[in-house]
Amino acid sequence: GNVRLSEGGEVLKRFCKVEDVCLQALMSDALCQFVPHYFGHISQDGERYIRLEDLLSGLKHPVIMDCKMGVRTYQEEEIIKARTNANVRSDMYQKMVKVDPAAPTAEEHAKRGVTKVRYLQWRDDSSSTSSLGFRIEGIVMGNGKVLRDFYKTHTEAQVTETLLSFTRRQVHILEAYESRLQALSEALKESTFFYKHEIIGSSLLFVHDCSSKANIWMIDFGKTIPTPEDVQLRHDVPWVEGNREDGYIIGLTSLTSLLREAIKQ
Ligand code: 4IP
Ligand code: MN
Repeated sequence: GNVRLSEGGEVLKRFCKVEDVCLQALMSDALCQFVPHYFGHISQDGERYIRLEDLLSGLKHPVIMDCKMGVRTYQEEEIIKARTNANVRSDMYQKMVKVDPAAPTAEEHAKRGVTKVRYLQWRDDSSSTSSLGFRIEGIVMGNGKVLRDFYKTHTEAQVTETLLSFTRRQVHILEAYESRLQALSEALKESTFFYKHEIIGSSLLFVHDCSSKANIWMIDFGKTIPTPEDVQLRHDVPWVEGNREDGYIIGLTSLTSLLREAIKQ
């Protein structure tokens, strides 16, 4: 979507102030080994871009999976917006009906629209986001085939099955991913960034190729915002409106245990 290749092992991503600030902070954080290297900005044809390390550089026929982390994918502000201004989105209504014609309420059908937060909540509840703390967003297979139909991948068994097909049941790849997640979990404990940010809509990007290289990266910080002063997040407790918790650790824990499950099968 908003990422494009440039030369020299770099990609350009459409500039976003929120993301830019996060990437800068992450370069000197315990998480820096888990984030693509950030090279600052550039302007091209009147557009601003963030310059990032190309995570696919040097890989042969890379196989990629994007897991969106957390128990919700919308900011608390989105709920407040919907309360004060019931602006409805017809594009989101259409995306919803396409997956499940029975999902909208009678009122939403009449308006042919849903609020953004309603759509995002429905996405979270019908996928594994609300229950497991992450969801699979998309997979690119080694032949370039893109799989995006994970809207209803909801149960642990469905996720495990997807992990197995994504890795073609190669145990050494599954094990490499599991140990990388383990290392991430340790780094999160050392990170000052982590406890001071609400991480919404950020993904873990899984990448392997036909050699035994397998890696996981934290990407997409466009909705990752600093907590108010004095507020530290735990990331491992349920979200209730107002506590700002994102459930990042809940997702990481279930993802790790499903990888272990896949290794056993
Ligand atoms: C998308 O829904 C994702 O939730 C986007 O989040 C979100 O962008 C889009 O909102 C929403 O339509 P689907 O993935 O179901 O298509 P992300 O960018 O994290 O993937 P925002 O703007 O919230 O980042 P709109 O308002 O951009 O359409
Ligand atoms: Mn997306």
